[in-house]
Amino acid sequence: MGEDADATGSPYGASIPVEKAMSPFGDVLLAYEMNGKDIPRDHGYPVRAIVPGVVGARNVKWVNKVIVSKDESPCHWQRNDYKGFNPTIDWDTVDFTSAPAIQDLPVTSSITEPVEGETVSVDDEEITVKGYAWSGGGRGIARVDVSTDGGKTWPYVASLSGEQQKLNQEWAWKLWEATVKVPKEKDKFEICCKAVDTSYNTQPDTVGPIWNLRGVLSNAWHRVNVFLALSEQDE
Ligand SMILES: Nc1nc2c(c(=O)[nH]1)N[C@H]1C(S)=C(S)[C@@H](COP(=O)(O)O)O[C@H]1N2
Ligand SMILES: [Mo]
Repeated sequence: MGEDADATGSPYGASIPVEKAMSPFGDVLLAYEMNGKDIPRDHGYPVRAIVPGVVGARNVKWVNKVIVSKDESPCHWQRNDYKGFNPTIDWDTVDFTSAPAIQDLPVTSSITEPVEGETVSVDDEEITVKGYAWSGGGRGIARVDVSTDGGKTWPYVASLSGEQQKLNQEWAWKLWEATVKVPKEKDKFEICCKAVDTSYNTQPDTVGPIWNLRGVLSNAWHRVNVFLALSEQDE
């Protein structure tokens, strides 16, 4: 439990399974320092829970109490938010007791370079595409695939970098990079990425089939539109 109040005026609280809390492989912390200094106020001074691999909402800040219980925290954000539902469920039909609280997050990835709407020159044969990928529950990133035709074909497998992490305790982002040929058939093209985690979970192509009223667990392929600019001589 935290020192602050939730959306209903009750103290902020969250639950994680006791197996995660106690596991020597779970790396759960009650942290009082960040990078060797007191945790900044906004990040939970003086004590916060760090629950790696698990949704941010369970990483309680300003902790004042830890309760071992058979029941989940009654906190709004544990019981009545941060849950996924069928895409047709709306605020009139939602039953929050029908779905489990989100803990481990699904695999996701993002393109950080180029950015949406960027222009590359037709004179460039190749460009470098960069991004990050991550999966919940300590699962690692096995692969990141990159497409330059909106996901019809996936001719590029990105190279992964970042710190070597322990098997099934991969809490940090993996950075990735791929050199791709600039497609010149049209005046623009769409770059997509999708990650595969070490359990071979991957991402859906679009958000439609996984849409939910809270917009959580939204891990569809990231798409970036890039424009081709004519070369100097052609202008
Ligand atoms: N006490 C308390 N802890 C909290 C929250 C909160 O509102 N109160 N928000 C949670 C959510 S939803 C997230 S995403 C993370 C954000 O942590 P950060 O501010 O360090 O990035 O804190 C979590 N812990
Ligand atoms: Mo959050």
